Amino acid sequence: MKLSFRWYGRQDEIPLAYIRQIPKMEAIVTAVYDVPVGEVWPEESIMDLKKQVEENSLKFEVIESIPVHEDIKLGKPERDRYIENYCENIRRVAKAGVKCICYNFMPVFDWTRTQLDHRLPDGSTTLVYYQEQVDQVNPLETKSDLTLPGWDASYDRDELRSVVEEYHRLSEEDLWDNLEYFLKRIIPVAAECDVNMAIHEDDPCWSMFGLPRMITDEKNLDRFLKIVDDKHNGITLCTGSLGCSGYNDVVKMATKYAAMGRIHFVHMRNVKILDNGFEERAHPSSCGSLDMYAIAKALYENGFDGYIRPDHGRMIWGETGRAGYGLYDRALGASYLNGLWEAIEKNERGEKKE
Ligand code: DNO
Repeated sequence: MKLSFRWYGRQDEIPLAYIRQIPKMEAIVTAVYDVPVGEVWPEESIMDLKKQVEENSLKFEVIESIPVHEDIKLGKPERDRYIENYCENIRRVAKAGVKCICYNFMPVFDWTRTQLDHRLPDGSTTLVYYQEQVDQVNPLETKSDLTLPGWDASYDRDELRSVVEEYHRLSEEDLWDNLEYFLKRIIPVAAECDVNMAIHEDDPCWSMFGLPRMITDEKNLDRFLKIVDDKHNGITLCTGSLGCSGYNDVVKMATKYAAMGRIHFVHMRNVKILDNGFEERAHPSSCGSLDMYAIAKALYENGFDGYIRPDHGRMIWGETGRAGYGLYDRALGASYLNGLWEAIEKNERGEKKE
């Protein structure tokens, strides 16, 4: 595994100099954040990120995300221009040394939670998803002032309403067709540049606000990988996104897709599944519903050698900042991953000797 850490560029309050002090930290996961979705990233911005990362002895090899314009997902006539821009972005970051690009194909809303600072019994705060709170939200209602994290803040309420309405006219099969159209054009470019595309699962992995969602379970991941059967068309295995629903067997998925060589990036996060949703928890297995050891072991045993990052952390030790993306708990997560990995590796080597 290549240990990595998400960093939001110059606007991130966490200095790269701190991130490099996390033991075994290798690579930074970042993006150009000041260009509107769908447009081409200036080469100077890409090179500026690379320079900052490398000056701190870290590698600039993973982008999360190059966002996909809604016109592509909706299959609108303008999509060809946006796909061409997307291909150009792949070429540009590849030229700067990037090896892996994470993205998602979720209609309108990226990841969704209902509260960002839910207090756990130990006094830390975390992100949670409670269904009854989601049920009270109608993103189409002008009166509703609720916005959820991860939502594209560039839409005003009316624009949001009109995009959501366009999706309501689209079936899940239409969305699959639009994904296929996109993949068939971008994967050959990624292959040419030898960059691994790694789609992120829908988070949470079920339909929201009546909108179609596709990248949610094993059946659909199988279907996704077959659309373009090339290793450059791969996935980000996000344990928390898949694992917040009891019907996904994350260990089985880690085993299967790592063995196929199609997992290029892993987001390691533990969640506690509840009757009415889930809570994000600290990384160790006993803190949530996922067996993090079994997932890491499945990855190791099946030859995973891609990038891995501790996903969201709680806010601990009085830290404030971007929900899910503080330094302290993610650093603890990274250390936990290092420990798991060392134990698995040594155990495995020992077993081989016998
Ligand atoms: C949440 C993240 C997602 C992810 C995108 C990838 O914290 O995991 O926002 O970056 O879905 O495109």
